[in-house]
Amino acid sequence: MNSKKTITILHTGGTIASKVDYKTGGVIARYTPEELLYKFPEIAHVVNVKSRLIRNMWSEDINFKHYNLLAKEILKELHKVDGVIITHGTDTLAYTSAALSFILEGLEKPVLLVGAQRSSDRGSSDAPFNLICAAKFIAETDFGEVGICMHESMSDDNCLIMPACKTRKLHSSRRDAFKVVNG
Ligand code: DAS
Repeated sequence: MNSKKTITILHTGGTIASKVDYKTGGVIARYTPEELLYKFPEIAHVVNVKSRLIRNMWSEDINFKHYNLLAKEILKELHKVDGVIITHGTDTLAYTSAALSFILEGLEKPVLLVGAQRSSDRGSSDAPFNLICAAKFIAETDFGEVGICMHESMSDDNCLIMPACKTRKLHSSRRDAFKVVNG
């Protein structure tokens, strides 16, 4: 057994799991967890990864029953691994992080929500950097809360770990759309 930490990535869909649909010019929710890991093999250099599909949906369709489902699935994983990453559509990602932080009070391990502003099949996608930053943060810290991991700026320099209840999506397409408000 190697000395790397082990994480589970739970997939819920959104742009991070999408491909461009060249018929319509929009994106369609497509990637399976295995395909995503195959696309971004760097993550496996940082942590051991298990991954599971919970849903493949746009985040605008996520409702209260999905928060409960996600919380249950996170708790199932947390006693087996060192942290959990949730991939999620960006539009309601901050609502899910807030809801999870109330449901999962008293966490001792990290739960990080990660999205992407550009689908994972594009060269310019922010998905790989957001995911790798989240994995690295889990690997190198003893953070024990719900947080959001997204780009700090337009370039692939840094990601921020943002608080679950004080973060908002403030732009529809910029990589640095997520900002901490009053925090
Ligand atoms: N419609 C968006 C959603 O699922 C896609 C995205 O931003 O990830 O929130």
